[in-house]
Amino acid sequence: MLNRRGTLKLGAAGGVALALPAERLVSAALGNAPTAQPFSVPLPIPPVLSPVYSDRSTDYYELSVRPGVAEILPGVQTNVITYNGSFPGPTIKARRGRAVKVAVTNRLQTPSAVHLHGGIVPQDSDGHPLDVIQPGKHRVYHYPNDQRAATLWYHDHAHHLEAEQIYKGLCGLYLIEDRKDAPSLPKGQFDIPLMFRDIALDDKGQLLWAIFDGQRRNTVLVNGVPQPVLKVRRRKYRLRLVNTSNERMFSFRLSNGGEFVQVATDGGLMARPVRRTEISLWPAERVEVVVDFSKQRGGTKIMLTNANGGDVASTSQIMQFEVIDGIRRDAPDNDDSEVPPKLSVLPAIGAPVMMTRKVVLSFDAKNMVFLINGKPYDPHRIDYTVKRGSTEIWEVTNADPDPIPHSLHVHVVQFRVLDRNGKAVEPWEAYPKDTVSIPAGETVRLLIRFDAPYTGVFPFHCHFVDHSSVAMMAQMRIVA
Ligand SMILES: [Cu+2]
Repeated sequence: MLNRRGTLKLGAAGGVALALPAERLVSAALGNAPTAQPFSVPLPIPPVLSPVYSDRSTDYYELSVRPGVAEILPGVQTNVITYNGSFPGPTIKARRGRAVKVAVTNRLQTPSAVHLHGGIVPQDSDGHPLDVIQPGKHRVYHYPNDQRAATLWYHDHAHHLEAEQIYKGLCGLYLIEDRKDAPSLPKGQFDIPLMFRDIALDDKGQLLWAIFDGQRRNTVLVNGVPQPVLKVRRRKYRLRLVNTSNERMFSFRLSNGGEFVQVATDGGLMARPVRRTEISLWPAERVEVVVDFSKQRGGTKIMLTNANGGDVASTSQIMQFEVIDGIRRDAPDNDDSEVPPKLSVLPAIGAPVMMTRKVVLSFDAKNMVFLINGKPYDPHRIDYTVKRGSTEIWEVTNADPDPIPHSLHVHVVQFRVLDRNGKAVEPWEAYPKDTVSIPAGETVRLLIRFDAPYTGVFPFHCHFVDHSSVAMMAQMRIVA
């Protein structure tokens, strides 16, 4: 279907072939190929990984980091890098209080490190940028899962390589579940992960990679394919929205003006549900919502749109929900799920604040490098020494002019966002969070309790990974 001169030949009735310019390839392939109409490819669900072994306390998994191919566009084999051949990687389902050990083998030509984003894990399992798996080697990561149930994700974190390696496919979901947590929420086949990421494709349907290339990444994938459709019953669904993009910020809406009932944020359930009609989701953030399709008629099509996506369909019309008839025609499905008015009891704030720090994020345009507190990342330098068990306030400022956005992700904690430019934040971004958005010129204050039982060196960084892999990272040593 694709020829060497960078044009796409489309077989048309009567044997006429049309040649289109290369830059129109993606929209052409989506708009013209009979199997590639927008909202015709069913939403893929990443496979759930089975443990290779389980004992009384622990489930053991195996992952291999290796090159693979993905069918991002129908009929086109795109070279990617994968965990276990899957794009995105397989989902690991863990249970609170039950440990997971993952043996990872690196079959790439480059080093790789696995970071469990949002995980409370020992230092030697955190995937520090220098603590990598060399090509041909393997190591075992230990995840205690001694933390609240939450939608976490794992991804590459190798020094200077994470932006490219995440972009090309090295990410997957890691769900910690707790049967005691709001058991009435929709579950099983009605609990759906939606992993978003943007990519740029060349005229052969292959990934284009360049750092700071956000403008060109104009194909938005959901679970690995552009503009999929999810057929939904007339009932409630729990949707887990995960932004795995390097740099793209989404602002999601439902095309019928419908509501998202948000139940969870980065670190798990919130105290109470919050009704929203627009959800902003920056790189690495997670939001869990319940959407109720029970009042819709069979055949109704509702689009998940991105208000930040401009006029381009591939970045503004993200996916479609198509409502199918209930078991009884014209009647909603039986649905005993519900969103309880109280979701969770959040832990108390804890000890008095022992330290206040200022964290300044800025771009050095002359040297094309991103800085924290005026310095590029040095993996051998300790930026902060933090006492285990202590509580600190971090005042984080994006010192750059519009429109350079940054965020801050702190390893091994879930923090509270106290305020933004001096104003208290909305409940959905108050707690529990591990990544906070910081638009140009803004300042957020974080209350961080270092309550993990682990000591050692842990990074904190901007989670625009094109920034972090060009030095917008620093690290703290947690001491006993
Ligand atoms: Cu940044």
